[in-house]
Amino acid sequence: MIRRSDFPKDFIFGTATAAYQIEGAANEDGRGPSIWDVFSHTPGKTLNGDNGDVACDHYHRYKEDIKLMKEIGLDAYRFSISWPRVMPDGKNINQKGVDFYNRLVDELLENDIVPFITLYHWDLPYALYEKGGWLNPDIALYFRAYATFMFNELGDRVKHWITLNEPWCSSFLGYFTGEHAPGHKDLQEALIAAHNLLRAHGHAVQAFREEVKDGKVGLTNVVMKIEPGDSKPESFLVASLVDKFVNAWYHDPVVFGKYPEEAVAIYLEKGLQILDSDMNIIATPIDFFGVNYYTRTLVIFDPNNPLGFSYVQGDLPKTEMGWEIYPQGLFDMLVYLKERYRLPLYITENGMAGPDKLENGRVQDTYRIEYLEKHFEKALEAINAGVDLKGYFIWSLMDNFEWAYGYSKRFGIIYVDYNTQKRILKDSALWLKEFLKS
Ligand code: NCW
Repeated sequence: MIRRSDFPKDFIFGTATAAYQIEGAANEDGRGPSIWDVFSHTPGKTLNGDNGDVACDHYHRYKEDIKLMKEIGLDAYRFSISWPRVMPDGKNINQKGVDFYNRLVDELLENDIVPFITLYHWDLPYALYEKGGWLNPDIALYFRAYATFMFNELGDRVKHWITLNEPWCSSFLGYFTGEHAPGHKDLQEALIAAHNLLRAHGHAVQAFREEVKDGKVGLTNVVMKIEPGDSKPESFLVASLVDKFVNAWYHDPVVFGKYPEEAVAIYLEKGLQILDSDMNIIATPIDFFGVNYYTRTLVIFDPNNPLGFSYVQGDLPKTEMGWEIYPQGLFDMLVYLKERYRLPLYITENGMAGPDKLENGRVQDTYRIEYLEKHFEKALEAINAGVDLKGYFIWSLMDNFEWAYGYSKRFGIIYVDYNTQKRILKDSALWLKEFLKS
C-alpha cells in the first residue's frame, strides 16, 4: 500500500477549488457580474438552471472550510480569485472584495496551509466581456493590471501563483462548442481567444517578475492522453493531431515561443496573424506547469465531421462525468511533459465525480479512494522515473457548482448538503487523513 512517506519529504498534498464554483455571495460586498453569472442565468445553459449565486457559501464559511482542511492534514490549498469580486468592472478596485482574499490567505497561513492562487478560473468580469472579452486584444493588458494588483496585494504572503486555469476550456468550450460561458460557437473566435489568453498569461508572468521577487509562477493546463479509438492508420494520425490541439498548443508557445505547426496552419487558414512580439511575451519564462489530469480521450478519423475526427467512448470504467478512469495516462503525460518541457510540475487537479450518497451521516465513496490511490501510485512512479513533480492537489475540496452540469456532479472529498450547507467528510477524506499521517 502506498504511503505518504514514499513521496519526497517536501512533496505537498492539497486540494483545489475555484471561486465561482464555491464562493456564492454573488451580489454581496460590491462584487460585479461575471460571464458565468450571466451564462448560468440564461435558460438552457446549465443543468436545471443551476447557478453559482449561493454555491457552497464559502464566502461566509471559509473559516469552517479551512478548519476541515486542517483536520484532514492538508499541506496546501489551491483556490482562485474572482476577478469581478476585486474589480467589479474589470478595472476599478472593490476594497471589500480584496479584503475577503486577505482574510482567506491569513486564515490559511495561521493554519499552516500554503496558499496557491489561480488568477483566472473562468469568471471574466461581464463588463470586460462587453468590451469584447477574450476576443479583444486589450484583454491581455486588463489582465496584466489585475494580476499586478493582486501580486502587490498578496505577494508578500502568497508565493505560488497560477495565471490561468485550462485556457483550452476558456477558448474551446467557451468560444467553439459553446458549452461554457460565454457560449459562442465560432472556431475563428476560439482561435483568437486562445491566443489572447496566452498573451494575457505572458503579460502576467512579466508583471510577476517585477512585483514578486521570491515567488514561483506557472500555468495550469488540462492535460489529456489522446489515443486512437480504432486501429485505422488515419485514426493514429488524427490522435496525434488532436494531441497537438489540446496539449502542445497550450504548452509549446509558453516554453518554445512557437505554436505547434498544426496550430499555425489553422491560424493561417483562418487568416489570423500571429506577431513575433506576441510570441515573445507568451514565452516569458515560467517556473512550473500545473497539470490537470482526469482521463484519456479516444478519437477516430471521421470524414463526415467537419473537424475530420470524432470522439468515441472507450470501455474502461467511467466516472459520473463519463470520463474513463485511466491512471496510466497520468504517468504517461507527466513523463511526456518532463521530456518535452523540462520544467517542474504540480498536479493542480485530479479527482473524480462519483455517485455519492449520504447515508446515516456517511458517504462511502470507496471508488474515489481507489481512484486517488491508483493516481497517487502513478504520480510516485513518475517521480521515481525522474519527473520533478512537486505536489498534488485533489479536485476538489468539496462538492461544488460543476459548470454546465450544475450541482449534479460531486467531485469533493467533502460532501456538501446544499439545503443546509452542512459539510460531511466523505470516506475518501477520512482515508486521505490517514494517508497523510502514514
Ligand atoms: S470541466 C473541467 N474541469 C472540472 C471543473 O470542475 C474544474 O473547474 C476544471 O478545472 C474538473 O476539473 C476541470 N475540465 C474540462 C476537462 C475536459 C475533459 C474532457 C474529456 C472528454 C472529451
